[in-house]
Amino acid sequence: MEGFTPWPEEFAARYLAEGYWSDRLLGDVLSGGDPERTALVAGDERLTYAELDRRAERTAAGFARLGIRRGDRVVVQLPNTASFVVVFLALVRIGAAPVLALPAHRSSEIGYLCELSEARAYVIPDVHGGFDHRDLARSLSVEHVVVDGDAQEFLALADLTSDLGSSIAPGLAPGAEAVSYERPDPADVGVFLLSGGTTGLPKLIPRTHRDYVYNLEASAEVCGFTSETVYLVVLPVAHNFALACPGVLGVFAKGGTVVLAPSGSPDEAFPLIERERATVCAVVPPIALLWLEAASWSEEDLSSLQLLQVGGAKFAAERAAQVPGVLGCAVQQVLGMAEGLLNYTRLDDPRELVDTTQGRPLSPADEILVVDSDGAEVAPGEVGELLTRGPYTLRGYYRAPEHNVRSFTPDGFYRTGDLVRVLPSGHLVVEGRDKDQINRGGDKISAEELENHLLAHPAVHDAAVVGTPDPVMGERTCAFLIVRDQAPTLREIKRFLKERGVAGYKWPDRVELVETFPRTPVGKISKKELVASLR
Ligand code: OOB
Repeated sequence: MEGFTPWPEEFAARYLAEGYWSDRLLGDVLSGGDPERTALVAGDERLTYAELDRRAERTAAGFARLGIRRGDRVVVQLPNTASFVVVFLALVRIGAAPVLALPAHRSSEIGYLCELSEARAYVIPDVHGGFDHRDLARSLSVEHVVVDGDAQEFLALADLTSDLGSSIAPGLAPGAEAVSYERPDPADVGVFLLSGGTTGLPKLIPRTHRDYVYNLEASAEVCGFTSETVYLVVLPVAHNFALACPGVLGVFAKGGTVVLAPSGSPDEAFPLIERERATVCAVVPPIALLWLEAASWSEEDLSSLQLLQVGGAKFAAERAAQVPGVLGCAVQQVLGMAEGLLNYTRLDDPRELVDTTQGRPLSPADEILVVDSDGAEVAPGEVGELLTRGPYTLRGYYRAPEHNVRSFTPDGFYRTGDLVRVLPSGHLVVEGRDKDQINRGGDKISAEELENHLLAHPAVHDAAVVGTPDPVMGERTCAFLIVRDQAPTLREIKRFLKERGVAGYKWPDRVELVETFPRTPVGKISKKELVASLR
């Protein structure tokens, strides 16, 4: 695929020879499950492996009949519904790569993703969280808009397969539909994930079938998933953590059960844990904190929970230590990234390591370097920037040659921008960040992207966006503005960003007006000083 950077030949050969890569495809991830067992619970729907497989296959055929085929891209923006899972599996089966947008994204993000990926289709809910996605779709120029629900002038997801459905004789084996399609190659790009981003525009991360299959299978192994696993999804299922670390796909690979929750709110998640006897859940730190609070007054029985995975942002050691006592389950820290590298504390690690570290690399083939600002390796145990390379870490962002020069070393290591130190055990401790990004409770915000939006406001002369420490979210977003005349209020800034179609999680929590920005010796805005000025 043009715009995709493959692994160099010698690395690919090694990953294959050493068994990290296989020929298994993302679309075949259901094949190990017992057909009669429950694969997916979402709202009122309960689907067995056989039923989910049949729905995925019909939908695959429906997309194929639309003319979507191997190598195409399709922007998928669906919330935590069965349709997400069905559409994802359908697209990867026909080799069309889903571009996984988050439900919170709006026209600014979606328009850009559609353009960059030259998407052939855009798949949406009708209305979600009070937002009408069909209105957004009307502002785009994509060939096919597929709507889960009331489609209006667009194509309904249900209709994509309906006339096919009626032509299938009852009892016909699943997959026996007349529509045929080309299967992807394991080396093809299977899915595009979104980068948290540090640049003006979001970047796309191509994940091949074989690297992502390894990602989810190895993760399922390390996390001890089995056919008895009941995995509750509370994060957006389109996020790498909930999708494949081990996530929904890791559960399927082991034949377990996935339960989709609309959010991580204890009101919604706790009753589902009780009703479905959920055994494992992945959360970001703010949700973990909420659960630690809520467990004391909640009435629900959470005793089925065995493991709480916490990642996406730093989880304080004192809080991690509380999890077993308060929630009655083990905790696992996860330092992951959509770009690839995953670090997990292991289920049999001593408590001390589980509480105080962000885990160690998933794969024996993960290569880790910790370097200083000159790119030289630091002494063992010292803090430096984490660089990595391995069998499921990208070698380049999609169609972004100029960023790739900066984001990768000449020998292919990805510069994570995370400041870490490595313990003798190989466990990593995150000590900070050297990238122009705000990590707002696991949601990543590119400072430059937000600054560019703010600069478009007529009253804003200059803008600098920083993260400020927050006990619950880890960080919140503060926009320092130099204004021309009439200073806009925080509310006006939010309204302005909403009208520009910027996702709500990127709106600043706070606006500070200043006359000038402090500068570093080389003349760059000193964000450190800006943050310090708030104390
Ligand atoms: C996950 O993925 P992304 O792509 O949203 O964000 C990656 C970045 C990392 O580079 C790091 O800066 C931060 O998020 N991060 C953490 C962390 N986990 C991620 N920082 C401190 N402590 C942690 N435990 O966030 C992600 C992907 C897969 C699994 C889990 C998280």
